[in-house]
Amino acid sequence: MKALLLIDIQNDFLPGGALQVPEGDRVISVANRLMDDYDLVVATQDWHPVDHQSFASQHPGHKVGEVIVVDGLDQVLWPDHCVQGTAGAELAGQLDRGKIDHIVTKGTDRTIDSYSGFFDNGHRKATGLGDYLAKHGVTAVDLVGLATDYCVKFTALDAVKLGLATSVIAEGVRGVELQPGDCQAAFAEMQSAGVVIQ
Ligand code: VGL
Ligand code: ZN
Repeated sequence: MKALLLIDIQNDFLPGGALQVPEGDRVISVANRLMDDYDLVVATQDWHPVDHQSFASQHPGHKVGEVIVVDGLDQVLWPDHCVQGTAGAELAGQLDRGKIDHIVTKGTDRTIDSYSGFFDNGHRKATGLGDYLAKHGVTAVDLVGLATDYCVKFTALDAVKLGLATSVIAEGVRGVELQPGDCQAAFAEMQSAGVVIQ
């Protein structure tokens, strides 16, 4: 069984959103076109409490883009984004949401971020995505969504570690690129870990 994973295709990551990814909206038509080709379509949804510790607003004196230590882990500070229950946290309106079989939320614990759809950044807790895929006999996953250099990368790396045959569909992903070259580096890192860039 093969699943299409839609990573964080949410309003806040689209142009005009709180944490906009350049050309982030371009992944939507790719996702919509691909959905029919898979046994299962699973979406991840970044779903933060209002006081999530990845938000620069929670750390007076620190700015967006800075890296600080939170609960023993390096944390990039982001603008407030994907706050539970807000419009920005909703999956993109133009996404064929009726074709999504299952949604996994992540980043729900205020003290730890979760770039991967499988585990938090400390690999302390699982989200349930791995169990869900195993229960449905999924052995291969293809990824599209946002952002190449954060949630797509860490989800793909965890998928490989879990033994899934993992591809990232290059035309269906876009990155934040806090630093120029971050996306290229992310593709290289995924590839050397065994992810097929397709
Ligand atoms: C993401 C930064 C913070 C992502 C989520 O979806 O790539 N990036 N939260
Ligand atoms: Zn987030």
